[in-house]
Amino acid sequence: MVEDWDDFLIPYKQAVDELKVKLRGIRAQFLKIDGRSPIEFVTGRVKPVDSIKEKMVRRHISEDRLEEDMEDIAGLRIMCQFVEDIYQVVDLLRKRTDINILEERDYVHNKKPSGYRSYHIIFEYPVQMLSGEKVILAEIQVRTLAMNFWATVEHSLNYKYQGVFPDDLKARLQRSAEAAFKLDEEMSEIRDELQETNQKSSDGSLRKLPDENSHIQ
Ligand code: 0O2
Ligand code: 0O2
Repeated sequence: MVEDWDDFLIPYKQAVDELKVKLRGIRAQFLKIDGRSPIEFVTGRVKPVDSIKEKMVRRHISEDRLEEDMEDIAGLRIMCQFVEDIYQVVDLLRKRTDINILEERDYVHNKKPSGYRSYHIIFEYPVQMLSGEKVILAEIQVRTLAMNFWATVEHSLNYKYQGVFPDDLKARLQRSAEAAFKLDEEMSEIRDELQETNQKSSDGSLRKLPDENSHIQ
């Protein structure tokens, strides 16, 4: 039984704070070395007690199984510019020795029925407490800015209307998720073509970018 929620959540809060610093540190290093980072920004939160209780009911989790069965009490989100960045970030996370990955869920290529896309990583993370080391479960969601935009708006609509959408609105939300994914694909293509153009340009085979306004006198 959880006697005091504030006490129970202390290691989770510490984990979120530490991981935000570490993940933002990756971004800073990339920017210094490459001038560009696969991580655009990082957010993190400890699940509010009301949401924990709601999820316990929804997922039939008892209070004494909370530590083992609720994976996202400590939650981090990494936002990326491009879909390819998601996989680069996931590779980086796999190599880290401070987290022990238990499960990966690729909802980027296997979208959820709602249309939701993200890459979820569930892992163990050791927190140094006064009483010694405590290993907690935590979750990182890695997604593009477009996926984040959709999930944020859909989440707040769901919250407001308690998920009871008429079928036609559900379908429109699914279509809007697809539109967001198309936007991601388009952005990746534009970036690839720009890189190709720059490559040709530096090879000397193309000296000047085509100017679409060149016909204007
Ligand atoms: P910057 O670059 O100066 O903005 P904290 O731990 O206090 O830094 P906190 O309270 O955890 O932040 O807030 P949260 O909501 O978890 O994360 C906030 C960080 O994410 C801030 O960056 C925000 O600027 C950034 N952020 C949130 N939403 C967006 C967004 O839509 N676009 C961009 N680019 N950034 C966003 P920092 O670290 O404070 O630094
Ligand atoms: P929060 O903190 O309010 O976001 P379940 O929790 O039962 O839905 P499961 O199997 O525990 O599912 O985990 P899953 O589906 O891998 O990840 C759950 C989390 O992913 C959710 O957390 C959301 O953050 C996010 N998510 C999953 N599906 C959707 C969706 O359709 N729309 C949006 N906006 N987010 C989604 P919580 O518990 O809802 O908490």
